[in-house]
Amino acid sequence: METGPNPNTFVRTLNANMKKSLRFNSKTIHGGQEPDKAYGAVMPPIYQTSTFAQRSPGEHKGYEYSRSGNPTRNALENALASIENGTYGLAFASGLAAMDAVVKLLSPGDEVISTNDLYGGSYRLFRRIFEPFGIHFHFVDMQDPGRIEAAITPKTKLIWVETPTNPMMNVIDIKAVSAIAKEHHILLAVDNTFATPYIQQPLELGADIVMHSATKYLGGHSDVIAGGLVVRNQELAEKLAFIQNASGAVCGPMDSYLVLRGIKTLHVRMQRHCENGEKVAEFLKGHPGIEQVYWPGFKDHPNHEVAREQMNGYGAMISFVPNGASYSDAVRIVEALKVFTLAESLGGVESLAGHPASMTHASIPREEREKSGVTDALIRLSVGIEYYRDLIEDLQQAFSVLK
Ligand code: P1T
Repeated sequence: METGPNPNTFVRTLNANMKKSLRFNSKTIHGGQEPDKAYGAVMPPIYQTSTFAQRSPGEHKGYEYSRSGNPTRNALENALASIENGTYGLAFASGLAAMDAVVKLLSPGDEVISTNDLYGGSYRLFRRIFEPFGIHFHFVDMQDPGRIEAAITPKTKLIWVETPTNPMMNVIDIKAVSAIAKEHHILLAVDNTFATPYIQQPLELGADIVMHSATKYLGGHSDVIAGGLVVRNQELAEKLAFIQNASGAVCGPMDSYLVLRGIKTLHVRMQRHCENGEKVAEFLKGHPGIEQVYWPGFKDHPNHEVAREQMNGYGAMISFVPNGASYSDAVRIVEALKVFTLAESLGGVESLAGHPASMTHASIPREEREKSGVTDALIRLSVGIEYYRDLIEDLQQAFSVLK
């Protein structure tokens, strides 16, 4: 039997808010969770099933088909809603699948204003998938929210903010953008992948939708691809749940379990990520061979004041440019790293290094990416939770390849 949005999903999600009063570090563990109904399992079983028995057509125990709803996925959706201080969570097969669902709220002719510096795959989704369907995207430097106002037309239906941005670590003032969005009745979505709700809670700052690549810090162990959305408004939740079911890019039960397990230690990992991030950023800033370091924790970062106001820590994502380095110099450095792994992705317990121009941002045309600062020599680090001295020594030895 084909299913539409299941109203039970929302009843279950609302139950998650019984634990609303808990503080963040407790919500990561308990938020929206209750012992499994069958045997009281403390962690939700991995309900690896496509379908659920019905006694009579439409008469079932709350689930009928795993694309429309699955108890393990639902436990994750409740956890997502809880940690983002939202009401409704939706889990997807990837971060891009979650974004795809948001853009499908729109119609041909609608316009979107997006951060100009963002994950290359997000840019590709907007430009290569949705633009041919008649949705128009304007990429704007949102460090000055006034530029957003200038790009609004009567057709603008969505503002898409990524903050901090990937990979330039610009910080966008969510409250200021939210005021503009509200004045013009435009939906505001924030990609909270880099910060996580440990550091920043966009719904509290006025966003309508929070999006995650749960592949990153929420999962935390580089072992799963998943995405999430969280909203407060029921009508919006129902529209997104309809798209989630109708388009079908749902998070599978095993993947839901892995993300849920990751979320339980989010606060502990993030605390260490932030400490290590600061140590590595300071090391890079003090290194004579490094020309530029991008990290919002520096007092001279152009958006430091906004970061200090809206973030509860500065994270562990850092980009930098070695002195006078070329494309091949940057490649030689990332090849020489031994503790940092050269790999796409971020947010796992292990430190990763990347070369955006050839990896994560290769899908953005060169002149576009260079406009936002993603030059050939830029290197991006996702600082993990190893002992920080090992990370600094690894960078030190890798820089010596340029001598
Ligand atoms: O990879 P996926 O789970 O589909 O998430 C896409 C995505 C969305 N938003 C941001 C800010 C992201 O960083 C990503 C994925 N980013 C990488 C794979 C990367 O290495 O930057």
